[in-house]
Amino acid sequence: MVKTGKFVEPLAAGLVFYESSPEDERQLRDMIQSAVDVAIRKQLDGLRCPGGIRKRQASLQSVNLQSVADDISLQLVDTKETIAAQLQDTREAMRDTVAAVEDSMRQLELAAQEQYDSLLKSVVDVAEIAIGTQQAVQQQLGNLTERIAELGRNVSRREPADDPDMRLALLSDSFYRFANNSRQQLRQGFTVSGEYVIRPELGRARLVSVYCDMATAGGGWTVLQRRADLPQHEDFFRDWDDYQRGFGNRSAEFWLGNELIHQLTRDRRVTLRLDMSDLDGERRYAEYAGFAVAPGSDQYRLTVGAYTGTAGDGLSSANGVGFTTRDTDNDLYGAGNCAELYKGGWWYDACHNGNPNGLYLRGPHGSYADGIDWRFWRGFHYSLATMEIKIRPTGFRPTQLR
Ligand SMILES: [Ca+2]
Repeated sequence: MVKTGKFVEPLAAGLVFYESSPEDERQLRDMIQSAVDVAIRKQLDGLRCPGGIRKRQASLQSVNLQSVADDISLQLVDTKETIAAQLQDTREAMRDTVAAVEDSMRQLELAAQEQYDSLLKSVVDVAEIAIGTQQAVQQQLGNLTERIAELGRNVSRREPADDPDMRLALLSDSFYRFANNSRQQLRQGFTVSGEYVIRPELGRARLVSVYCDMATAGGGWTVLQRRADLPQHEDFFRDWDDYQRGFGNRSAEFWLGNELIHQLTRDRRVTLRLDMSDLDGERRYAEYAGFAVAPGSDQYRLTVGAYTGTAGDGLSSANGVGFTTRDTDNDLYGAGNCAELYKGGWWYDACHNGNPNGLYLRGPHGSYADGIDWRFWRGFHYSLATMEIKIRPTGFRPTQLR
């Protein structure tokens, strides 16, 4: 008994598909829509906070699964045109061979195999990219490979060898569920502060781990720096190379790194926010309507927009100056090195109205301006208990999370 199936068009823009059941059609349409949704959101968010993929401490595997699933969704969109073209070819072949049912069936089988091979290749390609960027993904690749093998076994077990419709239906069902699960996981992760995997550069595959603040003023912040009242403190009195690369622990005290901060502020307009508190627990903030850091070849020079907030403007005086560390003096102070004098690395002018990367002196101190001091709040003899510096896209709305 030879089964020919019939053509259904269009399911999505330009896509033609052999009908196997209304349920399969619906699932394929949903699968493509979810992949397109993900891709569109990526375009909008550029994979910044909160568009990144949440990194769960309890299970590194789930991070990798989300990362790979996410890439597969993108890959599905990328290959949609190819799939549509292949299906179109198959349809034309069918029309040309209406009289020769046997020939048509052979071509259908070939087309189905192409679908299978193409989708399989997508999974393998994406998995390989993920391995290149994050070694831990290798474990997940094992799972994926097993999943593919299982898929193959299901196909061979449940499908008569000469029924390509069944093979396609099984594949579409599997990928639909895969894409849908990853979307739900992404949604669930969006409202929780923590470490996330993001893509710092638009159009580049490289992934990095950052801390996302999803609580402050609607969330969506990528944290660039943190000082905290902890038993042990990170050393912030460091050289150019350390500030360039970044240092510390993302979940404790750290500097994200000037190169990465440059990349994060190069492609789009962002808002800068500094949240700080004193030892009494009083909190203040300073927000700047624009923020950008030039490349290292231009001293990671600071551009900062208009101030609003409750802490006072401790940064505008540094607008336009290069970054200074104890071994690289780009400040505006002719008689010395501000980083050396005030024990940090920062955009010093001559020298500062705020010193977020100064010494952790924890409250009142006799020395002058070398603590985590913020001049227009607690002055130059009081080192703050906490400091957090963060950015998010200008015009960010919390409703984008859902
Ligand atoms: Ca100087």
